[in-house]
Amino acid sequence: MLVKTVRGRTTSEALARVREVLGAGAVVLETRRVTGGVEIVAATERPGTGGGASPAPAPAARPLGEHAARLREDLVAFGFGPVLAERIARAAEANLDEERLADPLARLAYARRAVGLWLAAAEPPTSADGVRVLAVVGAPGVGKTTTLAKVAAREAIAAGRRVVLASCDDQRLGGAEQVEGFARVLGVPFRLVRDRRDLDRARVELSPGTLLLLDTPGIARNDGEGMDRLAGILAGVSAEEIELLLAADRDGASLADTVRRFRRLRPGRLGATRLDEAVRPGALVTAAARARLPLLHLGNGPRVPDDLELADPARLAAWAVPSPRGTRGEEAR
Ligand SMILES: Nc1nc2c(ncn2[C@@H]2O[C@H](COP(=O)(O)OP(=O)(O)OP(=O)(O)O)[C@@H](O)[C@H]2O)c(=O)[nH]1
Ligand SMILES: [Mg+2]
Repeated sequence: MLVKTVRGRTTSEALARVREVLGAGAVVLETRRVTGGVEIVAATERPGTGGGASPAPAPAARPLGEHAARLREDLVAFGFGPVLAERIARAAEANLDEERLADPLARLAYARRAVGLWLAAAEPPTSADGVRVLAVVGAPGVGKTTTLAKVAAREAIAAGRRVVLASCDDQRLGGAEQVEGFARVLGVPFRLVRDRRDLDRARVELSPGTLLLLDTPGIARNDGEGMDRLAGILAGVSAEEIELLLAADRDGASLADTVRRFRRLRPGRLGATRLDEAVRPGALVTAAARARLPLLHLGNGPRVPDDLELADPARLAAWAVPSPRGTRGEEAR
């Protein structure tokens, strides 16, 4: 067995290096915070089997034992993609002793920790000296406007920050008016952004420290023209300022399709809505792990501003890998 210690600025960066160095079949033995990032101790039985950026299929391997196979089935039932479920089950088999692998609570606790390691949280956009933009993009009806209203309320009222609500949803009747209405209720300024120049102008005109929250129209699957227009408006916006929202109640194939389509806009952040409606939460976690984007906002209900939280990988993992009813989901020792 080959054991290596690898560092990265974030957990996902360190995990990516683990896969580069040890290949797709590597298992994580330990993760610790160190100055400047995260350190991961990982091992593999077969050095140099080749890596894969996303949870790619492991090379053909012996069948899983009974208990690990049960864990894989449980994860698939929670909505996890079969490839990720298989990887987690294999890691559990490699790392847990027989007694803990046979204990459903202990193996689920292991899976929860492994899932948490696949996810990374993004810094909220609050520390910039200049004007910071947060543009929220996504499919129609995913909850973009609601999420921005929640963020605006939290930042303006709770954090006392200068916030401007903006919209480039001006092609659809009532699109921008909805945001304008939220701005009025919250007592924050509103701006209409018709093109890239409007956005550049806003950066110059607004005072430093302002958070410009930009609502965008939902882009349907066949709306290439809408995607082109939005790509043009966001051309001068950095990836960290673009958050792609996914609806947690969609199936894995739809989420993967959304991530693929919206790559065009270069989102550097992922957010999710409708966690309260998700029946198979593993689908969202699988999409997030494959997208390899840090998570920012999570919406767990329609109420503005209450139903919003900043993503926390461990909490998200606990939500996606629930404990059986009547247990407390204690961690495996
Ligand atoms: N249950 C639940 N409903 C939500 C959540 N977020 C938003 N909604 C509801 O989803 C519906 C659509 O929300 P919008 O914010 O208008 O969605 P949008 O993405 O801006 O829609 P378009 O601009 O038409 O693309 C509304 O009824 C919201 O109240 C959530 O986290 N959970
Ligand atoms: Mg909207």
